[in-house]
Amino acid sequence: MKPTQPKGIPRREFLELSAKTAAGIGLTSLPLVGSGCLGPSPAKTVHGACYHDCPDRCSWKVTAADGKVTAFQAGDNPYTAGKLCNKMDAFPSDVTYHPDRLLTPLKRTGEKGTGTFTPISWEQAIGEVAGKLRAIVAKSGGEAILPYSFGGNQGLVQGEAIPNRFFARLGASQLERTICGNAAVAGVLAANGQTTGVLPEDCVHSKYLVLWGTNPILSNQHLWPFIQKARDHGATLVVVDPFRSRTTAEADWHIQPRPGTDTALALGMMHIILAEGLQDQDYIDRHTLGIEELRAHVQAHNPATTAQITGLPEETIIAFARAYAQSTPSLIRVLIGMEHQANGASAFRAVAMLPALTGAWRHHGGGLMHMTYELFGEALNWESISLPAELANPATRSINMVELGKALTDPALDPPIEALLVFNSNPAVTTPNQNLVRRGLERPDLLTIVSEHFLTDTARYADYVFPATTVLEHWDLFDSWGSTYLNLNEPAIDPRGESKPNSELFRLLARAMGYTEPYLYQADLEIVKNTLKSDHPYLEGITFESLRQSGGQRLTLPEPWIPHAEGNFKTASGKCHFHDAALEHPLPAYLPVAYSEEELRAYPLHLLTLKTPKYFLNSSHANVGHLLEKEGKPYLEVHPQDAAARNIADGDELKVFNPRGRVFLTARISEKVTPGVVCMPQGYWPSLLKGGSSANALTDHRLTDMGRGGAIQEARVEIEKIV
Ligand SMILES: Nc1nc2c(c(=O)[nH]1)N[C@H]1C(S)=C(S)[C@@H](COP(=O)(O)OP(=O)(O)OC[C@H]3O[C@@H](n4cnc5c(=O)[nH]c(N)nc54)[C@H](O)[C@@H]3O)O[C@H]1N2
Ligand SMILES: Nc1nc2c(c(=O)[nH]1)N[C@H]1C(S)=C(S)[C@@H](COP(=O)(O)OP(=O)(O)OC[C@H]3O[C@@H](n4cnc5c(=O)[nH]c(N)nc54)[C@H](O)[C@@H]3O)O[C@H]1N2
Ligand code: SF4
Ligand SMILES: [Mo]
Repeated sequence: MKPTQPKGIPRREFLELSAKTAAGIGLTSLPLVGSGCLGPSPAKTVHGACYHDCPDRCSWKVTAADGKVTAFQAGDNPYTAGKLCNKMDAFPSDVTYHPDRLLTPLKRTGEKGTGTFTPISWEQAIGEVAGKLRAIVAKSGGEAILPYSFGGNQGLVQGEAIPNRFFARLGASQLERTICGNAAVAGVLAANGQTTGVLPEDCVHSKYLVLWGTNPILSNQHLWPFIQKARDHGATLVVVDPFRSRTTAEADWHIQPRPGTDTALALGMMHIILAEGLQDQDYIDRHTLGIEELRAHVQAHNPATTAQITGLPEETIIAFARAYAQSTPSLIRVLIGMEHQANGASAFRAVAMLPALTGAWRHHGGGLMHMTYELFGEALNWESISLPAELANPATRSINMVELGKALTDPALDPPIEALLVFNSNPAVTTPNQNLVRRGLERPDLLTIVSEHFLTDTARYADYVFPATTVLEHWDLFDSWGSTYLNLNEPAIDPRGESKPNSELFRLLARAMGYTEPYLYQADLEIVKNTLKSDHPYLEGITFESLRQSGGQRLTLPEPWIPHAEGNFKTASGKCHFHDAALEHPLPAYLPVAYSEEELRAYPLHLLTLKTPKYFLNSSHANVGHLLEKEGKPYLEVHPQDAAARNIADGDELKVFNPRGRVFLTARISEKVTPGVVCMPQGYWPSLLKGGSSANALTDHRLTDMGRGGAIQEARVEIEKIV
C-alpha cells in the first residue's frame, strides 16, 4: 500500500497529510449526480483490474451475458502478461458469486462476536445508523467517530474519494493509515526524497540484483519474469532475508541475517566499501551530502561488530559488500518486508544510500527499486480525488490504525471512540494486538458498522453490516504502487443482491445526515473521468476511451529511465542525504529494542508473522474453502536447536504464547529460520482456528522508528508442546 500523492504538494508534507484520511487539497465543487453504476448489457466484455493491495495491479477482461459473468481472463499487457495469480484465478466464483457473500444489510440480534444478525432493508439500516451518528456528533463531537479502512479496495473512488469526503464532512477522527508502506517510504525519502527509482521492467538490465527483504515469487509475482530475464542475461541474484522464503530458494545466494538488523548490515557494508575505496567518489562529490559524517559514523560498524549484530559470518558481510560495489549495474529491490521491524524505517534509509555510495544510479537498471505511486501522483488530476480545501482540517484528531486496540480501550482518550466504521479492512485479523482489538470490539457501548463482502471476523462484532459490491460491480480507477500501469475498472454486471459500492454507502449516509454539499454526491464515473483530466506528459495517449478499450495502459514515461544519473534527488538540496541534521537521528542508527534480561528469558524467540500464504491476500480469501484447503493448516517453523531444547518433534502440536495471547500451531522443524527465530503465516481468520486466535494475537502495536508504521515483526514468544 502506498500513500497516494496529490499533485503540487511537497513530498514530505504530503506524507504527513496522506497518512490521515481527512487531509488533502482543493476540489472544485461539482453538480449532484446519481450513483454512477451502469447496468450491464447482454454478452459484453469489459476491462478491469485487481483491487488488491498487491504491487502487481493486474489487468483483466470480464465477459458477462444475461447479467452473469461468463468469462474472467487476465489482461495481455506486457506486465500482466496473460496471467493473474493463484489467489485470483477464480475470483468470480470465489468472491462475487460465493454462497456466503453478503447480499443484504444486517442488524445484530445476538451478542457481539457471535455473528447473530437479521437482514434489514437499506432504508432501515441507513436511517438507524445516521440517527446514531447524529446523536454521537451532537453529544461528543465528530471526533468520537473513527473510520477504519485500508487496502481492501485500492480503487481511487471506492477507497479514497467519496469515503474521505464523507468522514471529513462529519468531522470524524482522522485515521493514520500507516500499517503498510509508511515506514519504508519514510526511510527512503529521508535519503533520496522520493521512492521512485528503477522501474520494474528495467531490472532486466542489472547484473547484480539484491532482493532485500522481499519475496516476489509470492508477493510480487509479475516482477519475477523480469528478474528471471536479468538472470538469463547473466545477473547474480542475492536475497537478504531472515527467513528462507520461496524466493530465497531460487537465489544464487541467500544472506540470512537476524530479523531487524538490516540497518547494521547496510552500515557494515558502507564501512567496507569506504575502507576499501570501492565507493564512486565522483558521484558522491557531485550528488550527495554528508559523506564525512557517514564515514565517521560507519567506523564503528566494522565487520566484527556487524557480524555480532547480524549473526552473519564476517566473510559473508565482506564478500557481499565487495560483490555489490564491484558489479555494474547493481540493483537493490526493496518493498515492504523489513519495514515491520522496530528499526525498519532506518533499515530502508540505510539501504537506500548504498546506490549513491557506489554510483549505481549512473546506469540503466542500476540503483534502488521501490514504489511507483509517485508517478501517478504526478500524472493524474488529484484535485478530483483529494478533499475539498474547506474539508481539510489538520487540527482534527488523528488515531494511528496500528494502535486501534489501544484507541478503543483507552480510558484516557477524550472523546472516547463511540462509533467505528470499518470498510476495506479486516482489523480483527490484520491489526496487531488482536486480543486488545477484540476487547475494543466487544465494548457494549461501541457502535460498530462494517461494510464487507463476507461476514469477516471483524463484521461478526458489528451492530450493522452493509453488503459491498465487488470489483466486478462498480466503476473505479486504479493507480499502482508497484507497477507503471494505469487501469480503468468498468463494471461487468449489476450489483448482486442489495450490495452497493462504498461510494454509494457514504452518499446514502450523507443524505440521511442532512448534508447538502454537492461534492459528497459526485458520481463514481464522473470522478474517474475528472481524475484523467490532466495534460501531464505521462498521460499522453491515455484517455478514458483508450483505457476502456485496452484495460491497463503503461504511463508514457521517458526512455531510458535513469532518474538519478545526474543526481536530481527530490530532497531539499537535490542530493542524496547521507546525513540530515534535521532528523532525530541525523545518520541511520541501528537501535534495537532494549528488552530486560527477564523478558528475554521468558520470551526468548523472535516471532515473524509473515504473508507467506500463497492463496490469501492478507486476510482476504482465507474463508474460501478450496483456497483454505490448499493453503493447509497453519504451522510454526522452528529451528532444530530450539525444537530440541524443548523436546519438540516435527508435527507436534504447539502453544505459542506471550503476555498478549496464545496461538495453537503445528511444529515444522526446519532450517528455514535461524536459531532464536520462529515464523508463522499471517492471514488466517482466528474464528477458523483452534483456540480462536491467529498471528496478530502475538504481535504488539509498537510503532516503527520513523513513519509511524507498525513494528508488527518485533514480537517475542515462547513455545511449548501440548501434551
Ligand atoms: N500471496 C500474497 N501476496 C501478497 C500479500 C499476501 O498476503 N499474500 N500481501 C501483499 C501486501 S499487502 C504487501 S505489503 C506485499 C509485501 O510484499 P513484500 O515486501 O515481499 O513483504 P513481506 O511478504 O511482508 O515480506 C517479505 C520478506 O521480508 C522478510 N523480512 C521480515 N523481516 C525482515 C528483516 O528484518 N530484514 C529483512 N531483510 N527481511 C525481513 C520476510 O521474511 C519475507 O520473506 O505483498 C503483497 N502480496
Ligand atoms: N501479523 C501481521 N499482520 C499484518 C501484516 C503482516 O505481515 N503480519 N501485514 C500488514 C499489511 S502489509 C497490510 S497491507 C495489512 C492488510 O490488512 P487489511 O487492509 O485489513 O487487508 P485484508 O485482510 O485484505 O482485508 C481487506 C477487507 O476488505 C474487504 N473489501 C474488499 N473490497 C471491498 C470493497 O469494495 N468494499 C468494502 N467495504 N470492503 C471490501 C475484503 O473483503 C477484506 O475483508 O495487514 C497488515 N497486518
Ligand atoms: S493479487 Fe496481485 S498478482 Fe494476483 S491478480 Fe491481483 S494484482 Fe495480480
Ligand atoms: Mo501491505
